[in-house]
Amino acid sequence: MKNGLRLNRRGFLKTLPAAAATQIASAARFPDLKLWYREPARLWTDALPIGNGRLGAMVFGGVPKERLQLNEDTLWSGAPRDWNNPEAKAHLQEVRRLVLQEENYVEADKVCRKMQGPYNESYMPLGDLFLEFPNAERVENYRRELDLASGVASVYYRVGGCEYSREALASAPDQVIAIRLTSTQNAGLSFEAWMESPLRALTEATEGGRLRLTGKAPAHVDPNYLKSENPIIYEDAEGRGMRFAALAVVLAEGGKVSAEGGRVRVQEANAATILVTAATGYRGFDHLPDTPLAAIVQRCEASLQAAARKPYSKLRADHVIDHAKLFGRVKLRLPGPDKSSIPTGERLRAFEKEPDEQLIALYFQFGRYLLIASSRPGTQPANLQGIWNESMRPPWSSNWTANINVQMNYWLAEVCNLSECHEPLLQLTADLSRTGRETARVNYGARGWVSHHNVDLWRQSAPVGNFGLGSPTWANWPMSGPWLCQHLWEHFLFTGDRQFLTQTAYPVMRGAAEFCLDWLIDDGHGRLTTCPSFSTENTFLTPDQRPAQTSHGCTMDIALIRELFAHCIEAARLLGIDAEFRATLAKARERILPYQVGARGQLQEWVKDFAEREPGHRHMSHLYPVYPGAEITPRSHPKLAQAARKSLELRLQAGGAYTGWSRAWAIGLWARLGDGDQAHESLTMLLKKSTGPNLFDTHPAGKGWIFQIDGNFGGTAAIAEMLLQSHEGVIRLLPALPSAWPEGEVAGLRARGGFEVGITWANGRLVQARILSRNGGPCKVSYRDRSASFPTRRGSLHILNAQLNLS
Ligand code: FUC
Repeated sequence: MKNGLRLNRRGFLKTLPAAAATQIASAARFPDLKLWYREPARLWTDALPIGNGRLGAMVFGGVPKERLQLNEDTLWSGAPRDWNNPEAKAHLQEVRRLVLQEENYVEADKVCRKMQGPYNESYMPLGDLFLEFPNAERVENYRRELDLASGVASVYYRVGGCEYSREALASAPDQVIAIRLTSTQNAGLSFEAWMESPLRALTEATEGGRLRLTGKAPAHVDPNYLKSENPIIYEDAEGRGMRFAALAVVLAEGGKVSAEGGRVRVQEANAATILVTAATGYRGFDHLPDTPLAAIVQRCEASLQAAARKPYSKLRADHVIDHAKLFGRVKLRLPGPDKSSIPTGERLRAFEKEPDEQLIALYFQFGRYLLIASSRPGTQPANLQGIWNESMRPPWSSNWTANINVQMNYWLAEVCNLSECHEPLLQLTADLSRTGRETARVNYGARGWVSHHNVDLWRQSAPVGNFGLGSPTWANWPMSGPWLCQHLWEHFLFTGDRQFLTQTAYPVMRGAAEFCLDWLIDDGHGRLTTCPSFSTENTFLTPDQRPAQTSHGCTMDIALIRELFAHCIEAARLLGIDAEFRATLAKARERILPYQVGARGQLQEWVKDFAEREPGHRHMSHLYPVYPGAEITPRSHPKLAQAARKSLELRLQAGGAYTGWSRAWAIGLWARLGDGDQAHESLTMLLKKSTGPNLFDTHPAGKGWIFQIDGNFGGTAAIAEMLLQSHEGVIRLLPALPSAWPEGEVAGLRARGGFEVGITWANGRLVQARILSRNGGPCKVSYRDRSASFPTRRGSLHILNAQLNLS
């Protein structure tokens, strides 16, 4: 017997409750996972997020006035439309001539602008549910919290002799947001409830405790960064714009419920449950969102009635089980005192001065919580703000920005054991392979599919910028397809799901590779290059010191295409298909421009060793092959890895990584370069400089900051990367353990090849690793200079000691 489980001679364990297997070491010692505060949220960015992937709410926890700001993830402006630009094809030849023959990059920038199309549409807020409580002047013992483990946000307080509690959850099984209010005094609960919306909408309250919000979204909303006279355009009843509805029912226990002036009034109840649901007229990215309002309301009505048939306790229990099934898979314990009795905002402020490694553990789990809350199978992927947005013109339209942000949102999905939550991004990629086929054909006369840097609900695949307003370095960047395809392949590597590879991943990857084959051109010296090419968002200085963006063969393009081709070749080989296509890809891959090391010893970002206009730029695209790519590692390409390290140092020395997502990327890069202390230093910076009081990742904006979720997800992924890596065909244990974490334990992380891994360490060294094989393949593990290989069976558990011997 080991740890209470029966093992056979080779350490195999036959029937194992999968998720629990790697957590057998010391489950009881993992700290409490709550964000908590002594005061209600003042700002939207202080509120606490709940979500079921589709419905989201930001819970303010106010007394006397509560606000739940609501979202539904398909509520967007606009409708499908033609964004392709048939003129682009002619300009393409001109850009290539200017770059490759004349080296006139400044002029090439100008021509690129002519290849753009319209801006993408915007993610919309849905509305607010307000609750107002009388006699709430002398509030005592106030506490507001979000319990990551149960997915429940709560408020407790006392007024006089009466204690009040309020909790809110977003249930995936029941597709409602449920709010439960109680008071300890008989008939102690009175409040009014109503809904409002910043969109054009009608709100009503009717008998039976009913609230109803109905409206129609704008036909178009300009991005917030565009100066615009008329940024929000509504059309009339017959015109474009999707209809939407939110319904709520207030179920009071005892007391009296009435409706008046758009509000439901509850008087002297003992307790109450409020159920809220919402739906829109969205019918898929390629259909007009023209579902009639009656049908939308009917859909809401059906979920509301079904949920109302369950007592709250059952609704809650079903939610907690569903949430915990995902959330409970991974545990992390880091050293240091347990400071969970200190409010989270105070802990974050104290973090400026003294270490709080357990706050890092909480931050790690918060990233996992946010993905569960914003991305479930069948929903939209997590956008720039997950699913939470209160603004009609949210930052960057709260879209899917695909030159790093949306990908970073999913860097944690597989390794942090939330593979199901990856599905919406994989689906978005498959959708883009359809819209992007037309863009490839119309804009570039190419086969396959292409997508650029902004994606919306309608799967906008063409360059944005309104035919000239966008900087080419972001608007014209045509490489999001290959980057998104990395996610398809990774999903396969982690899960081993061959059906997914055959039916979804490979056809989409193949289409992206076809585009790249057509996009690659001879550089005039027998090498293949890309043109126009951009190192995303960065600007270089031409030899005569002029800023320019358009060139050819940027390191990032090379990295992405080399990777995509390698993955396609491997996928086709595994599936035993496409021999000829494989050979074509292999031949082209050989001819692609090589990586180069620049004069400063850095991994060169552009095909020429240009100087950057902003040496501390937040994007570090040329480091893609280190992370999230895997082509350059200190073992596979020591010189290039050294050069990548130099690039990272140069960026950071020049003030780089000043956004949360960029900082998160730096952590991941340090982890891949095996430098735990540098990774930890950046992690500390992420919490100090780029984290709000509710642990939301921040992005500088003007003099203040805005919320952007990518840094949360990237931060969580990078922490996992410090503890476990598996991108080199071997499970590497504690590859970047910082000296600040001499002891600790992680359980339930996933490794490529279908393994679930738990690790315990002490005195800065491995104590034990627990590896559960899900697919039964051979396993290779390494720790520092030791390694071990052993066969596994599906469901077998292998316990290794510090010397990597199986026990
Ligand atoms: C890219 C980044 C910005 C921001 C935006 C959403 O344009 O360069 O920093 O993250 O996406």
